Amino acid sequence: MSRKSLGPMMALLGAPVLILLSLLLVVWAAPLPNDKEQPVSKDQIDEELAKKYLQTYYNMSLRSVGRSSKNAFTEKIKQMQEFFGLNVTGSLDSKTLEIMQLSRCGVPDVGNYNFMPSNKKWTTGVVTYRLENYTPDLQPADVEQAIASAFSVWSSAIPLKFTKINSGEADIMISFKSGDHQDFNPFDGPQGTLAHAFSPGSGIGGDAHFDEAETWSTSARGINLFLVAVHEFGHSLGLSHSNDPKALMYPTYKYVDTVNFKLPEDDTKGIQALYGASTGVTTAGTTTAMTTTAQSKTTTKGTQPSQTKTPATTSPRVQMETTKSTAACTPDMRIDAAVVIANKIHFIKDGSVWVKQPFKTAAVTSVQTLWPNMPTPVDAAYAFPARGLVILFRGRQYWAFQGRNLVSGFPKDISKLGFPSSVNKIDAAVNLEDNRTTLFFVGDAYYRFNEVSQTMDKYSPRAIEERYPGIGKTVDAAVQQNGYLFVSSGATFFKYDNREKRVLEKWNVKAWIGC
Ligand code: 0DY
Ligand code: CA
Ligand code: ZN
Ligand code: ZN
Repeated sequence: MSRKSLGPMMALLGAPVLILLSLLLVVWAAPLPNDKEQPVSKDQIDEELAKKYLQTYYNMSLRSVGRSSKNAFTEKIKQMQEFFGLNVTGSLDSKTLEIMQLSRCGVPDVGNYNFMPSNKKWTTGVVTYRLENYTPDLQPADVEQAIASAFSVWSSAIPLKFTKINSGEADIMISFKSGDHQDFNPFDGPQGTLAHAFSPGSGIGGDAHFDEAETWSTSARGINLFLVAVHEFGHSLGLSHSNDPKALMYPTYKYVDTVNFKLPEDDTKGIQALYGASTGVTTAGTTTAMTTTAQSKTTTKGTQPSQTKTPATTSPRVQMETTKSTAACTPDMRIDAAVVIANKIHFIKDGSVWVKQPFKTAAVTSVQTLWPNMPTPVDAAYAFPARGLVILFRGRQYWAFQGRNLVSGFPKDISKLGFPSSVNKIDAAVNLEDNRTTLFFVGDAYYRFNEVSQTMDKYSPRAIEERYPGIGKTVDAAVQQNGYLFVSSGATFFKYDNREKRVLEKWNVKAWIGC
């Protein structure tokens, strides 16, 4: 590992002792004339290491190294943290530095493709796609050409055919969107995230979104739509990011010649590991069927988990333990409780806790790992992020945990909160974002608790239907995030606009969790 920044200090070591001694004498006798000779701090060494790493692996330009580009540096750190599944803080915390050090000392740059964590692939042989809208940056015909060419890159490597449809729901729905576009992964304006895509599956599965804030092009200027589309469709087909800087599935965009474009070896290996190699009859460019038939899809999307497992040679993904809990994530699954901790939604069911992660399968841990000795199943949960407190309910009792520690005096009886003796179980709890009010759902009613006065609102209980029409008769779990209320009722979850008092979106609980 390079220690270049230690240079000036190290040079002294080889010098004759006499010089060293006289230098020490001078240093001791007189104060330092200036701070030039002061030892390099650990922070400086870390920063130096991070910059080298980001330049090598994350395409960080040398310009970003200057003081003025603190933002660019932070952005690159975030990208790297996102890739490795770390907390996306933008700062050089110990975990981040650990991975940077690991990688610099010997991650090989071959055979580094990864599969999407859901391990899904298309199984129908023909996959449909549809362009929902176009970017004003390009002629519609150029957009269609870029997309069709991107598909043909993949279809010439594997026995899969792509067909364009112009109405109805296609397997891969393609669109240009800006900012928050209702899939929990808002775009970020020019640069940064250019696009994203979902792994194979029904509904949003396979879909690809391109950030309209980018300047899309068919050349080396701006962002080349064809190149980004090839990358995104790699995700749509089941590939995740690769550690191979030459791969197209490498996390960062780099312009390469699109005229004589050839799918890099690592990507070819990756996609063929998933679908097998194409059978020779099809040649590049001929497999993309540009059929314009209005063939609307009626069947469910043809996906199945791929048999192949994520290769063991991949990047050191830092994830929560995934072995302890065996709770099943089924299409009709319902949950016991949900709570936001450190900005991440935690879904609780029986002894398991799923932690939602954007573009990754939810990490699984257990209730016991997070909250030792908490009995399960948990009925309801809510949190006070500022105080690091999580409150869990079961039957007529409730527990307060500060981190993993039970707060003294708990568990307590829910009569302390003002619940009548007729209530024997809380279905769901949510602390509204200002932290002053907590909603409790009990059967078809809800209670409002004032956290400041520690009293139950005198109008409680009221019918859920009256104040929250459309979210179902009863509620299993509730959280608030980004100003929206999210509640689950049975196998359905709702995104609810509290101010407008209406349901904005309705999804399957399984899709919400991402498990
Ligand atoms: N989408 O697939 C991505 O990888 C996102 C990031 C993800 C966490 C949602 C993304 O847009 N990353 C940028 C990107 O260009 C990163 C960047 O360099 N600004 N990814 C797509 C891409 C396109 C072409 C990568 C390569 C080539 N290698
Ligand atoms: Ca962007
Ligand atoms: Zn999106
Ligand atoms: Zn990507």
